[in-house]
Order: sequence, then structure tokens, then C-alpha cells
Amino acid sequence: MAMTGVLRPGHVQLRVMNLDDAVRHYRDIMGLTETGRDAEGRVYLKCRDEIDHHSVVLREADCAGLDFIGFKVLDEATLDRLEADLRAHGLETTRLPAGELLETGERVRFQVPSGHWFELYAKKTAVGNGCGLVDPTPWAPENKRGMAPLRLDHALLYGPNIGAVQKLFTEVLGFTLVERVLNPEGSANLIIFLNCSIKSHDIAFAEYPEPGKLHHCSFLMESWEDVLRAGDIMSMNKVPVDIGPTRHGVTRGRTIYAWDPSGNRFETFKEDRQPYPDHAPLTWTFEALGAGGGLDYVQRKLHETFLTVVT
Ligand code: M3P
Ligand code: FE
Repeated sequence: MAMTGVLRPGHVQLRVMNLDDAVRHYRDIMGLTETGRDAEGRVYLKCRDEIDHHSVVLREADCAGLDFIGFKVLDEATLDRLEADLRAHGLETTRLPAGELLETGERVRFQVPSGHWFELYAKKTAVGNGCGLVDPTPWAPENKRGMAPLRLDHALLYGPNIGAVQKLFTEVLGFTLVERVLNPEGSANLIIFLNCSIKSHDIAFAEYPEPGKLHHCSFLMESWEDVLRAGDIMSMNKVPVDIGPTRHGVTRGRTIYAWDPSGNRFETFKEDRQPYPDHAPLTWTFEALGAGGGLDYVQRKLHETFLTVVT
């Protein structure tokens, strides 16, 4: 098997300021399926083509943002190995017991130099996508509701020490740098896009003074047509839109950025690039992030909110 180690982003736990409003947004407007609630009152949801029990966990809190993001690894042996590698790299790790998140095995949690909490896990109950495992259907009608994203795709996180984050992800966790935006001086990376697959990115980080901030969680749509249709649904439901529909020059993703009721930004996204690990990383100058269409290829402008609005 070629794909080993860290497989993909498997879950995000988001802080929301009103749980009912958030459930209405993620379940009823976006169309994720609610798969459970736990004793703490957290709500678990999954996208329609995901196999595992959940990818989004909502926790009611006083401020919006990201509690943690979890990446699934191939198996228990990989989890043990990466835990040891993280410690050898100088990071503190803790194990959360199986079942602390519903239907999820032990998780190895650690804080990365940007202040974000990450976790690795090997087990989560496979509930399926409703299509069956023998003679499967291409999609399950009962799950195609609302915007109907296929999966949680990636997140862009803002925080300090992006150089150290890049080192950790590439040298310890096996990620590849696929694209980057330089700072205005051209002396260091301002934004890095990393994959552990051939996705255009599985995680991205931007240099920012405040630690642990969320720029957006992204949801993969089946088509560009579905991105536009998601825009219709945003408008019908008065979901505040930030940018788009447009194309990012960086990653070439076709996109809308919008906000959930707590102000957490989310993205409806259709990937358009699949970099293999042997492909050279692409570099964008800071000037091109705006005027070169890096952020918005259609309008070629640096929207103010991109660098300033995070939760
Ligand atoms: C994305 C994406 C920039 C582009 C961001 C890209 C920094 O959010 O999912 O492709 O210009
Ligand atoms: Fe994105």
C-alpha cells in the first residue's frame, strides 16, 4: 500500500455560541447528518460520503473557534510510532481514552508551535455512506440534503511559528509542502499548504501573532455546480458570505468562504489540483496573493477579511 502514516483530517471540534443555531446551520442548511450527542451535550455530524462516524463535533461555548483537529492514521502501530516520534521531536503528548469522543478509539493529543491542538487516532466506527459495500449505489438519496458536501476536506489555521510548524509536519508527520505564499519581505513563508495525500492540501497554516486561531474549515463539494448551488442555499438562508464564488489561484480551488452563525468561517470547495509528493512546491509572492489572484483569481484582489477575520 502506498498510502500509510497520517491519512486525512478526520474531525474538527468547533466551539459555537448557540448550539441550536449551529445544528440548524450544519445539519439543516449544509446538510450534514447528525450521528450522535454525548453526555457533555456535544453534537456529532458527518458529511454524506464519509464512512466514519463523524467529522464535525459542535461544542457550545462562550467564544467561537477550534478546540482541536484530529487526523486519522493507518493503524495502531502507526499511532504508537508517531507518538514516539512526536516525543523525540520534543513535543509533549497525552493519550485520551477510547470513547472520550463517541465511537472513537484512543487519541494522541499535542499542541503544535502555532498553538493549535492536534490529535492522531487510528480507530473510529465505520457507519458507512449509505451506499452499501456490495453493488454500491453512487450516492444515497437520503443523505443528499442541503449543500450536501462530500467530506470535511481541510482547514486553514492562523498562529505564530509557521517555520517550526512546517518542520514538524514535514519531518515528523510525513506531510509534503505543496504550495506557499511568501511574506511581504520575501524572507519567510506567510502561508503554507501541506498534504499527506495527493489532495491540494490536507492542512494549511498562516503566520499570525495570536495563537490557535481558525481561519476556515473546508468542505469538499462534488462539482463547481454544487459550489454555486451552495451559494444559492447560503443566500436563501441569509448565511453571510465572505468571498466568492470564485477560484483561489493558490491551490486552484473553486470556492465560497462564508460564516456559520458563531462567526466560524467555512468553505465550500471543489478541488482542482492533485500534487504528488515528487512535484516541486509552488511559490506565490505576497504581491501576487492579491494582485496576482492568489486569493481570488477572478477579481485579483486581497480581500481585507482574509488576513484579519479569524475565530
Ligand atoms: C484555500 C483553498 C489563498 C488561498 C487559500 C486557499 C491563501 O482556502 O482551500 O484552496 O490565497
Ligand atoms: Fe480552503
